[in-house]
Amino acid sequence: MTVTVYGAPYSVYVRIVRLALEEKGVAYRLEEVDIFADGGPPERHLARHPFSKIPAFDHDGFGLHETGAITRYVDATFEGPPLFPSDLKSAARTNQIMSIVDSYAYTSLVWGVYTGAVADLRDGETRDEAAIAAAVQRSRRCLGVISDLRGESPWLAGDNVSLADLYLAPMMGYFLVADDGKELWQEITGLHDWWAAMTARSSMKDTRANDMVA
Ligand SMILES: N[C@@H](CCC(=O)N[C@@H](CS)C(=O)NCC(=O)O)C(=O)O
Repeated sequence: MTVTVYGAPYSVYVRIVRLALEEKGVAYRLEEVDIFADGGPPERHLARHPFSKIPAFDHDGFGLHETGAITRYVDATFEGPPLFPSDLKSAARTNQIMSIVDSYAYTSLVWGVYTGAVADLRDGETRDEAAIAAAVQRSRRCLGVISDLRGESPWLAGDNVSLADLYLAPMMGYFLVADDGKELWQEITGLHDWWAAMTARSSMKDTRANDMVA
């Protein structure tokens, strides 16, 4: 049985797939594909991912792209702790948070705050204050909504780690690099114990890339 993840350790979506595999205890190989390389990724990557993104995934010749499809497949196919709650309401919450992260948090926390306030400056760009302020505002909404949805649960969508947690955590790893992110985080007190528990997990430690805070 061979499982291959195609992508780069810096990618939050690649990290989500790796977290799912690590939490399930599935051995896998990471084959590096740098999507931002000059000239784009190698041509053969387009056969695996026609939209030229990462991750792509292969299990014994069965290829997949799209992180939601990959992680749900991993959860359903392999033994190990379930990454979806068994009760329907918590499962619906898991899907809801995955969708919030995909649709709103990724662009706000990672591209808006981290890239705008940290990565772009390293590339010689100047801060676009209006764009960063707007991204912080969107991030406040995302994190506030997720905190409210979590309520009193130990994890984001219930009593156990689920794909909801594995989706948000990689975005936080970049968001909290930025001073703007750290400042907003002081307000989001309902997620602080969650983040401490998340960053203590070996799956997070084993998949951390250079620039991530955790
Ligand atoms: N819908 C894709 C999104 C994956 C994605 O956006 N990956 C980023 C890296 S974290 C990427 O490949 N970006 C390259 C680009 O946008 O050109 C999924 O769920 O896997």
